[in-house]
Amino acid sequence: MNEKIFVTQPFFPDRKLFDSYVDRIWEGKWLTNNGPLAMEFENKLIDYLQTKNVTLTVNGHLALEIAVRALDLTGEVITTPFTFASTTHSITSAGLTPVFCDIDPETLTIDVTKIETLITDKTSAIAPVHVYGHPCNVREIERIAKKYNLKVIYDAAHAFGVKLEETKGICEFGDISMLSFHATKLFNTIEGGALAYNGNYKRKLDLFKNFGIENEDTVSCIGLNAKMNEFQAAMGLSNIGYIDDIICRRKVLTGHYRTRLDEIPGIRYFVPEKTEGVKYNYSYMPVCINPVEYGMDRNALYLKLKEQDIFARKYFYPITSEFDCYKHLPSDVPEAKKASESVLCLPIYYDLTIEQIDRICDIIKSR
Ligand code: T4K
Repeated sequence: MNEKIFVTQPFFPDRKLFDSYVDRIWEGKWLTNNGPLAMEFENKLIDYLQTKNVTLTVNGHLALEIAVRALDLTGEVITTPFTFASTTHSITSAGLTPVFCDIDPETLTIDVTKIETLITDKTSAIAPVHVYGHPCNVREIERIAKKYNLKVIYDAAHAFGVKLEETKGICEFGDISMLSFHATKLFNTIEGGALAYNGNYKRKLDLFKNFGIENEDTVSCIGLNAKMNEFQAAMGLSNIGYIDDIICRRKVLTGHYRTRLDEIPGIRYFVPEKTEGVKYNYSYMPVCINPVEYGMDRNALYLKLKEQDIFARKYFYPITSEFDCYKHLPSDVPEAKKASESVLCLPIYYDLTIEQIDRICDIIKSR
C-alpha cells in the first residue's frame, strides 16, 4: 500500500506554544466576540500585512460577504470565474450581478485589457483574485477603478505574505483585501479569515461582522455573524511566528519540483516570481498540461496520480460561470475555460519531503 499524499496538509505549530494560549483562554473564560487573543492577533496582522487596519473573521468567505455589503455596492461587479465558489457567491448573495471577465493565460488572474469593455452604468466594483498567490496587475486595476469611480475588493485568499514592488504588502492595493486562513492555506487559524485595508472602513466592517449591533440599544444594519473565536486566534498567534520559515520551506519544495518537471516535455509550471519586485508565497504548485506534448491530458494525469494515492486537485474546475446557479449569466471566458481544463495543483505543504516530490515526479515522468 502506498502512503497517501494529499494536495495539502495543514501546518501545526509547536503544541506547547499553542497550549500556552489555550491556558489563557481557560484563565480568562473568554471564548469569542472579539476576545483578548483576537485583538492581539489583529494587531500582529496589522504589522505583518502593512495595512492600517485589519478585521478578523471566522472564515474567508464571510469576510468577502461583509466587505461587499460594507462598501454599499450596487448593480454589477466585474470578477473572474477562475476561482473558488466563494468569490462569485459573495457577490450574488448580496443581490449583485457578477460580470465575468476572462483571465490572462500567463498569470491566470483577471485580464486587465478586458475589464473596460465590461463596464456599464451599473458597474460599482471590480473583484479580482490573486490566483495561487500570483498578484493581479494591481496598478492597471487601480487606474481603471479611479477612471470609472469603482471600488476594488481583492480576493487575496491565496496571497498571504506576498509582496509587490519590493516592499509593499499585497493588501495595500484596492479598497479591501480578503485573506483566508483555512486549514488548507499556507497560514491557518483552523478556519478563519481577515479583511485588510487602509481606508476608513473599520467601524462598518466590525458592525457587519456582529449582526449590525452598535450597542445594547441600537442595531443599525443587517449584519452577519462572522466573528473569529479565541481558539482560532490562538492558532493564528501560534502560527504567525513560523510564517517566514513556512514560505522558505515552500520555496525549496517548489525549486525541487521545477528541477524535476523541467525534464518532462508538456508540463509547464507558473513562475510568477519572475515578475520584477514580487516576493511570492509558494502557496500552490499549479502546473499546466499540454496534452499533445505530454501525451496525456490533465484529467488522465489526475487519475494516474490518484491510482498511486497522490491526490492532486483541479483547482479551479469547473469555472464558476459554469456552475448550475450561474450558467444563465452571459460569459465570454475562453482562457478561463482552457485553464480549468489544463491546470492541476500538485501537492505542496510544509511537511512534504523531497523524496515525496521525487515519487510524484517519477509518476508524472513515466507517462
Ligand atoms: N476565495 C478563494 C480564491 C479561495 O480559494 C477560498 C477558499 C475562499 C475564497 C474562501 O475562503 P474560506 O472561507 O475557505 O476561508 C479547499 C478549502 O476548503 C478552501 O478554503 C479553499 N479556498 C479551496 C481552494 O480549497 P477543498 O474542497 O479542496 O477542501 P478539502 O477538504 O477537499 O481539502 C483539500 C485537501 O486538504 C484534502 O484532500 C486533505 C487536506 N486536508 C484538508 C483539511 C480540511 C487536511 O489534510 N487536513 C484538513 O484539516 O476546499
